[in-house]
This record gives sequence, structure tokens and C-alpha cells, in this order.
Amino acid sequence: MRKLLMTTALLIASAVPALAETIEVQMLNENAAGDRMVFSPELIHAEVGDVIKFIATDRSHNAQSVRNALPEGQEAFKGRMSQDVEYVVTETGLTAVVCQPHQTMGMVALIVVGDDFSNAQDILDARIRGAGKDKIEALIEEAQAAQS
Ligand SMILES: [Cu+2]
Repeated sequence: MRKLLMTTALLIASAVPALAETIEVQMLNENAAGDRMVFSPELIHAEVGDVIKFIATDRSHNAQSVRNALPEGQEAFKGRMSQDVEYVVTETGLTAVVCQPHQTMGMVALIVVGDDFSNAQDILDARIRGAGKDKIEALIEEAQAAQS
């Protein structure tokens, strides 16, 4: 009887689709390559159901979405300064993430969910300032190049 229960439990476990993951992204003053004011990683691949956790490894950073720069139906988010914040992925598509005080220095990240680039133009049109704008464009190109 015990063996039968174990077998049943294993069958149920294997029927569950890929388990949701927690993906950690650090907010840093400097990364290993010497780049200043950066998310690590900057390009984040995720699937619906995953949780992306932005970690305040260094202080004086935040992570937040940008208006019109996330998939339709995906809830916007705005982390507080020097605080961790979680982004629960509910939709496929692209999301631009910025650190409010350092986006002009290029402190931005791109979330790619389900290899869905259908809202890429929205991201390119969104209001992201300074070097952050160029970085987002480069990250979209990098993600698309990796896919094809
Ligand atoms: Cu920052």
C-alpha cells in the first residue's frame, strides 16, 4: 500500500508542467565587468508563472516598470528605494525595467517572457531617459538575435 501511494505521488508530480521559478536580479553599484549602476542580469528570460525578484544588494536603487512598456494585462510595479521588489509574471511579452535615479546612466533591464516580441515597438516608444533608452534598444536587439 505504501508503495502504491509513493507511485501515485510520483505520477502526480510528473504531470505538473515546468515548475515556476524565482529569478533573482541584483541592483548593483558596479558589476564584475566594472560597469557602474547596473541590474545583473540586464536581460531576463522568464515564463508565465515565474517571479522575478529584484534584490537591493547595493543601496540607493529601485526597480520599476515604465508606462506603456509592459505587456497588456501585466500589472505595473514600482519598488521603493533600497528595497527588494517582486514582479510576478502573468503575461508574455517584453517589459522594460528602470532604476528611477539611474536610468539616464543606463540602469535598465529587459524582461522577455515566452519569446514574445509583439510589443517591442511599445518599448521603443516608451519614455525612458538618457543612456537607458539606448541600452533598452540594445537589449531588445540582443534578445531577438539570440532567438533567431
Ligand atoms: Cu540605480
